[in-house]
Amino acid sequence: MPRPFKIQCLATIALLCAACLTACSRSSTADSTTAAPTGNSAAAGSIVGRVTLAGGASLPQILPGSPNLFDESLMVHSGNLKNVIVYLKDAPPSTFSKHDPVVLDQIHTQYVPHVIALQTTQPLRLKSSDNMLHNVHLQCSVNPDQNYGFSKPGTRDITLDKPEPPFAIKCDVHPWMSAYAAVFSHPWFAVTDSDGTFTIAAVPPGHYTLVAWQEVLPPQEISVDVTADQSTTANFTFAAP
Ligand SMILES: [Cu+2]
Repeated sequence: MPRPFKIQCLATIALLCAACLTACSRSSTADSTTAAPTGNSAAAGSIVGRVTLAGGASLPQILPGSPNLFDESLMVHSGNLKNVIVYLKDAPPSTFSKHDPVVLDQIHTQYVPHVIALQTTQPLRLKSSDNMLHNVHLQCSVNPDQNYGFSKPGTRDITLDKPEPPFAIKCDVHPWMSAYAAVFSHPWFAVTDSDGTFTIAAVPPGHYTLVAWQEVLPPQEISVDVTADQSTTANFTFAAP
């Protein structure tokens, strides 16, 4: 076989492999993420924004009794607030549902992430990465109050059938361990990243009240108008405690 032809063949095979890998990767991503919106979602819009803290905050303190772990109740990075749950109040009937598991891990005697939000249709995947005794005590007031022990690394999927405002999750073995979770009947919620940003996708057009919940600060509400196929910006600013 002449050398140029051989190189061409190899290049063609490489391209075919790359195309196959890309297709497989897309398929896997689609399987593991939120179900595709249906119904009138083609005309839906989105809400994007950032949550900030005015006035600055003191540096996080070491949690008493912990192995030098920082208090995560007010996580500020360059004025941006992490771990704020932003959601639609009085949401319309759901046009789609989320089904991907939401993971709450236990790593080095800390819940990771510190704040989670899920829809009633999503499994809550309790996990421990620690080779020690923990328990995950969900201090629910709407769903049943429940407690799951872990003596070694592992996972356990549970469901929370009823929507519930943010509630605390604690470990009775390690008193400094805490997390918060909220459960929604609808898919229009998000938790802010470390840069304070959030995105709520596939929202039916309409006028809404948007709520921002933070662990130690009073909640805030603002009005938003969502337009078909448009991204609406909604920013929140909390006052420093
Ligand atoms: Cu623990």
